[in-house]
Amino acid sequence: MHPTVDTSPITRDGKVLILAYDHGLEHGPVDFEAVPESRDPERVFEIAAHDAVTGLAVQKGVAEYYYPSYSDTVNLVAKLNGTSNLWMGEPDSAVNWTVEYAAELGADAIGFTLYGGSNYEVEMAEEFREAQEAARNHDLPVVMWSYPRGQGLKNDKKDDVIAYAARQALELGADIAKVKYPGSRAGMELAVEMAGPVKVIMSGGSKVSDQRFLESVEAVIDAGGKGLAVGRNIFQRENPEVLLDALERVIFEEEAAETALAATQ
Ligand code: FBP
Repeated sequence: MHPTVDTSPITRDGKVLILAYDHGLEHGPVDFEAVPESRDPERVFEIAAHDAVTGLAVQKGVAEYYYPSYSDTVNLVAKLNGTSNLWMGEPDSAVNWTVEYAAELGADAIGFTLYGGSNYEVEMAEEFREAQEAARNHDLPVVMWSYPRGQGLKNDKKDDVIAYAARQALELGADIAKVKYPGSRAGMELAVEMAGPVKVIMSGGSKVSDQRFLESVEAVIDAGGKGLAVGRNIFQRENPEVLLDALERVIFEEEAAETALAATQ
């Protein structure tokens, strides 16, 4: 790890559970249809106060409006770049706020997407450089949403692609690499190995059953991953706190998915 960067503002016992809530920008209101209460950022800030959650990732506007009322109960991951689903070009992401401004708002960490393999990878890596170095100056841990995608990539969840994504995070100076789940423990082990000291966490993905979700998180932890960043699998549930109770057991107590699920039913 970078000798001067302490990830503890958004970790618990070295583990991570970031609640991601930038979907209103990335996917649009469609993601809130299943559970209409999830449209209201206040509801999600309340969910983020659960003991299992080590940080809440939001875009600038949501942080400006809501974070001041929740700064005692929620750790803020300032998701610096993001693009709407209305954009139809090669994968790219606008930088919507600076590290300086995020620090002013009280951010505990920054989040940044890199689309390796996109025709815009070079520009995105240069923007990441600027954000990463500014984050170092503010002692803010850096979480990279490392998502290879673009014209040349047919399957962005193959083991070697995910391993490359994790390695890119190390090479470019992230502290935490958020990668898509490659579908197996072995795939995750490769990613963890490639990332060296960078903490590798799983990206939640679209909603699946409690059991399936917990089993993938268990595989990530068994593979040496440090947790996850999850959005839809939490806020698209009627009772997200129940799954968070189970996730707390799997991530922080390293319980098996089955046991954790049984204990929380
Ligand atoms: P999910 O757990 O809902 O997949 O959220 C994680 C996340 O990275 C969000 O931060 C982001 O809005 C979304 O996934 C982007 O997903 P994609 O670009 O793959 O559609």
